[in-house]
Amino acid sequence: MSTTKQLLTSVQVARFVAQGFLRLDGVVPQELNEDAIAALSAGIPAVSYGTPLAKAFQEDTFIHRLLALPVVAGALESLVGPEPTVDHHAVHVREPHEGSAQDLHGDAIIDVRPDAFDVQLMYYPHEVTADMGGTLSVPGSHLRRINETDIGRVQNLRGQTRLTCPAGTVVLVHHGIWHGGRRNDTGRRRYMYKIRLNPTVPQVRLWDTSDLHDPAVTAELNTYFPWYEQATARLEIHNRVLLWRALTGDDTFDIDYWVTRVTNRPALRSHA
Ligand SMILES: O=C(O)CCC(=O)C(=O)O
Repeated sequence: MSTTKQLLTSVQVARFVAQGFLRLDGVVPQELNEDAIAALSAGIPAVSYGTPLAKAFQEDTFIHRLLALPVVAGALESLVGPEPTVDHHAVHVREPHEGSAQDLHGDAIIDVRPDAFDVQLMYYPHEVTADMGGTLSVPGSHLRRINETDIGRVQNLRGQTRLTCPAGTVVLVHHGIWHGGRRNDTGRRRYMYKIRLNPTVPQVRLWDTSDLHDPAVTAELNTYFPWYEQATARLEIHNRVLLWRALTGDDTFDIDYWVTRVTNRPALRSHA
């Protein structure tokens, strides 16, 4: 197996900026999945906020081995850079027949950073079927600021996805994504391991930028989702353009002139 980190492409990063998540289906070997289930059942040690990722986990732990997989390490480095710190990590269990779902929520309080974001890695060590309480998430919700559970009264949104996946799937999400664990109607525990990483470098061109000017990049950034309002949806495109400008360092990038229009402030001319 290659040990070279597999960096993301510009098209994949643009998709992350538009959708708020990136799926890596079945990328974790079965042996590691089995070790992970045993470790998650036993409980994981706490890690203090701000611990450098490189120092947080012993080499023989499933977490170290998971994050060192070239496909996972490359995707994380593309999004948060080379030396992130740990914000927190947790085991999320949906208990068998527990009878209720979690409210829709974002994991942060209002977070107004327009040019930086944290990444949350969600790892599913076993297959998640439709009745097993897969994580529900709302594509394209991450840049619409909400205050944690204030969105909880919303039950369903057109275009929401309820995760089903093969064993060994990793989903990387922007910290602002609206999500919630669903009801588990099976007799099996559903495990998910989540770790949130904070960048320690500016998140500028950290991925493989060889396809930066591919028209597919703009097409990804211009994706609309079924739950968007007709007019307010433009704000989502506007916010994505701001984030893409920050990520690429290109202050001229725009889509349909949405940002150009609202930043047009001619300076007063001096009349000699
Ligand atoms: O259990 C899940 O599927 C999601 C849980 C989660 O991400 C949370 O509680 O923030």
